[in-house]
Amino acid sequence: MIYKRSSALFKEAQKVIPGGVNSPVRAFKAVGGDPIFVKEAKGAYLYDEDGNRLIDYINSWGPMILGHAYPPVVDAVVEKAKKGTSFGMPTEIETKIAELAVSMVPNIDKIRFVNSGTEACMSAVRLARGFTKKDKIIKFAGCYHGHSDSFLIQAGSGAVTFGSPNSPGVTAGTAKDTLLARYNDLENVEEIINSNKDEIACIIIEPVAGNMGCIPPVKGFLEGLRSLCDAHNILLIFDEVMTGFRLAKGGVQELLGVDADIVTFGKVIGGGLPVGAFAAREEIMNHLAPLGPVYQAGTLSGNPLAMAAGLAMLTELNEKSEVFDSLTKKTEYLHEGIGKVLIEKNIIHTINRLGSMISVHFSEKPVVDFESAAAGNNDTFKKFFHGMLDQGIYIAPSAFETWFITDALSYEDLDETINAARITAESL
Ligand code: HOZ
Repeated sequence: MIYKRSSALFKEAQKVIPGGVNSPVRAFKAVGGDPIFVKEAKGAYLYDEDGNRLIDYINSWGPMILGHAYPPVVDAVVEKAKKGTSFGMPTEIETKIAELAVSMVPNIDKIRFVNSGTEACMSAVRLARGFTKKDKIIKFAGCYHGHSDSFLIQAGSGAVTFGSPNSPGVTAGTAKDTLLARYNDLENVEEIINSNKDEIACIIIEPVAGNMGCIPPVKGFLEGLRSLCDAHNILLIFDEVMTGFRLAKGGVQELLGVDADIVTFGKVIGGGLPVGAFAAREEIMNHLAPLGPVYQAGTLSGNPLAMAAGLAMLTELNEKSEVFDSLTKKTEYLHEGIGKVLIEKNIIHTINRLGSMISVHFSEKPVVDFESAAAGNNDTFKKFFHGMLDQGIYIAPSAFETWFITDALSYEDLDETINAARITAESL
């Protein structure tokens, strides 16, 4: 495929935007080559500035679970836009989407909307600190909770893709309050809690990790975290920015039956517009201003266009809950198909999957935490990425990102993808 115009646009962009992109992973630095500039998208396909059609396995990093330009979402946004795009005052639609979200997700009474997953996680931790009156937090190596200071300690996603999981600019003072644990290692978490007695406000975790590839929790891990939190008066925060409204209506809390104290959302909840949210039971949420002392605010929070997109998306998912099964089946089909062709060609690999999140690791050993994710062969990943791209298949341009499956994919699209993997595997 030819990407001439994309490359020219990238050159122009680099003159006025750092690295030519507004979010680092998009720059393709981890895989080499120039990023693709998108012109438009519909259903399962991206159409780029050179006129190529690509089957999309990123789907805006999650939100487009029902496909690009999904008509009910587009219509809702267009209708809302005609009536004004921002007021900085309450609107009825905010209550409507809040009621719907609270009815879909177990164990939450109230929800507050913000503009991104970063904001949601940052605010959730502040709320946990304000509620427990403790300062320290535990996060897991390779988990990514957005780019606010407390989280850029051994962060996954773009941070680790660029080899800077601990970002300059985060002060030692901030870093000292973030304690780092190993994903899927309960003993390690217990040790950290015991050496920081009565100082830990919360444990924040991606209950199915998606920022070091897809890494599901091992059996008993989340349940163990729940017990430790209960025993030590620590709040458990599930960062469901990726998993919320994707793995099940009620996210991981519903799918795996483990309750969190605070849950954060992003991606699907905004239907492709910039929305984040955090939610909890009433006694915790009432600590937020204006009811309580923990401050959090935003001019564009609850923006009417964003709320219209989110409400249309959640309404669809609520009414068509068979979509979650359909997504799982399609992802299983892809898993089996790609797995089979890599085995046929003797390519060492591991495929991780849960529901509609999946990642291919060129690694011999099971990928269960950051260390094992980082042990994968990045050269093989790069070749795989470009081999797929050459055949019109767009997967995440980093081995540390999960793929997000959309229900707009047909089985013909999946077969085309598996066939592209077969051809690619020949030259790995
Ligand atoms: N941090 C996002 C993936 N985990 C990437 C966001 C983007 O580049 O759009």
